[in-house]
Amino acid sequence: MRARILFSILLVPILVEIPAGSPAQAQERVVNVFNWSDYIDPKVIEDFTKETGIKVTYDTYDSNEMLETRLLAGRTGYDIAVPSGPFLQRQIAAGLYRELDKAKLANLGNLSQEIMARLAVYDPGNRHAVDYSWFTTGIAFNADKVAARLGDADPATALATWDVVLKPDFLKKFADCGVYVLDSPDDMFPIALNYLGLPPDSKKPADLKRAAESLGAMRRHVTKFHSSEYINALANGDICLAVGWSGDVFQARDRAREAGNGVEIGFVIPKQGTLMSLDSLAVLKDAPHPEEAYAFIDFLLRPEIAARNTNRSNFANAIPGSKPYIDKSIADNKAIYPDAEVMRRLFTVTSYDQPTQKLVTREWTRIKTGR
Ligand code: N2P
Repeated sequence: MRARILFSILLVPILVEIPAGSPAQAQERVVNVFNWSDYIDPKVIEDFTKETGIKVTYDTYDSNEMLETRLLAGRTGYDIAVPSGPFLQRQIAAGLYRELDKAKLANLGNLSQEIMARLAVYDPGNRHAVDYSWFTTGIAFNADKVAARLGDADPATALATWDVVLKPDFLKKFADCGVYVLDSPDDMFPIALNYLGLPPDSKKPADLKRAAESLGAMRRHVTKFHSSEYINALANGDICLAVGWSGDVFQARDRAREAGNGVEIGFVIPKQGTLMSLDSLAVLKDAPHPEEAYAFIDFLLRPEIAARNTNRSNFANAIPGSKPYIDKSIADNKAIYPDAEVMRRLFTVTSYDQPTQKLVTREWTRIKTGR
């Protein structure tokens, strides 16, 4: 009797077939990442998997609204998301992110205290997120095409003003050769408010309506409102002007150079100043693979890895130790790593509450469609 019991105990694990989806099959380690498009060196993802055995599922978006809609729908299966500051702030309030277990992030000390202090405006005590990058919103241009429309003026000087976009007569000069504008009210409202001499972080309906009026005037001359297609449109020489994010514009410049198509692309931070944004890595509360998420984030916080992502994306990172590994042309580029004088002209904003967000969303639709 005894022997038979022992026999069956021993046999059970051998004879039982393992059904699909059982814990035994789930041994494969995975992390599901939801990040902005054109934001990482794809080789970094490969190397992470090589080193850790953890597979990465990597999905992308190009607006905070898209990210938020997905997250609020629930059960995304994502482990990591990368919201911009104001969205991080209200998504924390909505309970979407877990408090980071800092003991699992050995490389936390690599982060710039100054950048993390800026991020703390959205996440007091830096409890939920670590910075991934920081950047500005500015004006990108095709040097030859704008020069042909500006007469003798030097493009980088003539275009260093938000008049380009917000004075319809100015913008009109470029309408025939293509103008793209970020489909991002979160960028465009603060920029318009600041341009009008109002606080860029104003939540007052009257201020926001004035900003909307000013923004509405550009529609006739804008070819497309989109937040990622401008990279290729600039690189291919299809458009003249774009309101875009610094790193993306320099990616367009790199793509044009690689293609050897003679397209020269410039980027300016207008004299009135502009929005500075911070995007951060946060782990979702319902993350199915939190351990793997920490491993991935910690990998990104290594100086050499952060540098590789910056070298590819042209977005500044928050790891000062990455500087020696960053291409000199990027590290010295004041539009990517602004100096103190430019820094003084940059502003940041906080999140809108629900009713204000509704107003901004409605006005933005009107700006884009005229309805
Ligand atoms: C990357 C864009 C990231 C900046 N293509 C916008 N958060």
